[in-house]
Amino acid sequence: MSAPNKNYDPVEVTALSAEEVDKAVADALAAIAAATDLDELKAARLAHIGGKAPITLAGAEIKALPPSARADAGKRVGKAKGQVNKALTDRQEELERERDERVLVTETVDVTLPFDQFPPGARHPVALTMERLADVFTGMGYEVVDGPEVEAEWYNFDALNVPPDHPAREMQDTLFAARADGKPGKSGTVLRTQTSPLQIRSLLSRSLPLYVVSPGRVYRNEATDATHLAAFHQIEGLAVDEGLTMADLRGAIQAFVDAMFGGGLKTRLRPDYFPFTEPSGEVAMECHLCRGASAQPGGSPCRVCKSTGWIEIAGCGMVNPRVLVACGVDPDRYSGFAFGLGIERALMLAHGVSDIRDTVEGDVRFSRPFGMEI
Ligand code: FA5
Repeated sequence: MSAPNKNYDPVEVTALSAEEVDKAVADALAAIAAATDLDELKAARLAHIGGKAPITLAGAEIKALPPSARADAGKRVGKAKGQVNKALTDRQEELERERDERVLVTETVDVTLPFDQFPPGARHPVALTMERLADVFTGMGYEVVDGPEVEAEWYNFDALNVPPDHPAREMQDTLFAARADGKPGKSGTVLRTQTSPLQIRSLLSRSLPLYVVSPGRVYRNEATDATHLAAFHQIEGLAVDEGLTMADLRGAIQAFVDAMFGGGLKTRLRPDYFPFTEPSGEVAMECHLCRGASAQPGGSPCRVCKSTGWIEIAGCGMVNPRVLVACGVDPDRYSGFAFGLGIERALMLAHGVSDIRDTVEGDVRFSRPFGMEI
């Protein structure tokens, strides 16, 4: 039996020789340096440090060596692997940096270029306010009704207890439609000056009891300023039932104001005159801009409330029995209340808008903060 080969010299007979290992390292470093992108580097990694790479195969032979030779060979292979791994890591970082720089140049987006996509349209704040107001009343059991903007004088005035020679027709600076035959004289048709004709239309077309609101556009021949427009919006409210009193009117207005504006702004009801309500009142709310400060002695002038401290937002009153009679309703059995509220004025109060003209000038910078509700 032959004795163990104590003289066995691994460096002479295996891939673990210093020359072989140095050559494997040199080949690996050359391939790593030659890699021009991350894919080529991946291929170099596989070829020079993967499972079938010379250095890996050499490492696998260590355990076949006699114990005395293992430490030396192990050190050689470990050092070689360390060199190759370090070169791989450095080149990886270098190539990633180059790639990121390239991406920054080739994929740059010029955000100042004109674009052909536009944001979706948004509802106008006046439309949103009108819907919100109507929602508050539908929450109280009212029904929403609609009517024409080009209206018969009879609905806009006569049936509302405003006879032809009544100064109230002048009060609202009416815009009259021209006659269809082109001849001079009145056509009997107006651009409605108020939403109150809906009182008549509702009373004539619906059964009692009646609780309706009617939002819509109205027109007046008047000069515009910070609180007045020639075309604006109102919401009309009408309740006709047995036993309704002024207390119900006040309650409805209070409930509406609380729901719409939350707490904090005072309201005021003062006697007023409307031919179709008796008694009549004017609802005003504390000025959102100066909150009454301009009305105090020494207060600086307020262009919104003209230093009165209040903005009028609605007219109201108990339905005049003459209106009930004109619509065939028995005033001994039924009574009612009505109110007409300016939408733009409500919008101004709710959102602190100081000039009503902003609502019609069409500048999206005004509309945008109200959101994109569709
Ligand atoms: C009327 O139009 C009555 N029809 C209201 C009414 C209805 C009274 C039912 C009684 C019963 P007045 O002209 O005051 O009333 O207008 C009502 C509201 O519309 C005002 O309170 C105000 O908020 C708004 N308003 C009036 N004129 C303008 C205007 N030029 N620009 C913007 N809002 C206005």
